[in-house]
Amino acid sequence: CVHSAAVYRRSSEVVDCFKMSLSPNQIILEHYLTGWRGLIKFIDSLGKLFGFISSDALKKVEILVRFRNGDNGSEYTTVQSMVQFELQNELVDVNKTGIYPESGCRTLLRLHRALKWLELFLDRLRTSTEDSKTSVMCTEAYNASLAQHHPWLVKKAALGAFRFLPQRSEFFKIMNVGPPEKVVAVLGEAVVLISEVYRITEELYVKHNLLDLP
Ligand code: 1PW
Repeated sequence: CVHSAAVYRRSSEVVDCFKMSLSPNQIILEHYLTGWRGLIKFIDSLGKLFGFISSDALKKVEILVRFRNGDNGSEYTTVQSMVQFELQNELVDVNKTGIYPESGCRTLLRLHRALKWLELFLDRLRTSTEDSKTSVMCTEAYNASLAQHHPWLVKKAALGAFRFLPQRSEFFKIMNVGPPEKVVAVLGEAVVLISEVYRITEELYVKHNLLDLP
C-alpha cells in the first residue's frame, strides 16, 4: 500500500493497508503484512510492557516476509496462493507431526487469530463512552477470542499487561487521527475492513481444514 511502515503515523493508515489487502475475495499478503507492521508500531508505542506482544507478532510478519522474498516468493502473493502452494508441495504440517514448524499457513494462522481479538477490541472501543476502561474492553475481547489459543503463562502475561493500557482518551490521542468523533469514525471503518479480511481468511482455512495447525 502507499504507506511504508517506516513513515507510518496515523492509525487510519493501517486501515488503508487492510483495505488495499482486499482484492476483493483474495487477501494480498504484501498489504496485509504492511498493515500488521503498522499495528506492531502502534502496540510498541503503548509502552515497554507490550513488547512481548509486538515482538511475537513481528516474528510472524518476518517469517512471511522471508517467504515472500525467497525462491518461491511469487507463490506468496496472496493468502490463497500461499495456501495452495504450501498444500500442493506438502509444506504444511497437516498431520501435526511437528516437522514444518514454520509454514506460512501456520504462521499466518497466528496473525489471523490475533485479528479477531483486534476486531472485537476495536468494536468495543468504538462503542465505548468516556468513562469506559480500555483494560476491561481489551480483556473481554481477548477472553472471547485469542485467549482460548494461548497456554496459561501467555494468558497470564497478556492479561497482566492489559491492566497497564493507556486510558481511553490517551489511547485515542495515540491513534492520531483527530478529535474523538473522527477516531470513532476511523474505528468503524477499521472494524468493517478487519472483519472482512478475517472472514475471507477464515473461509479459506475452514475449506482446507487448517484452523488448528500446530
Ligand atoms: C492493543 C491492541 C493489540 C492487538 C494486536 C494483537 C496481537 C496479539 C499478539 C499476542 C501475542 C502474545 C504472546 C505470544 C504468543 C504466541 O505463543 C502466540 N502468538 C500469537 C500471535 O498469538 C502463538 O504463536 P506460536 O507460539 O504458536 O508460534
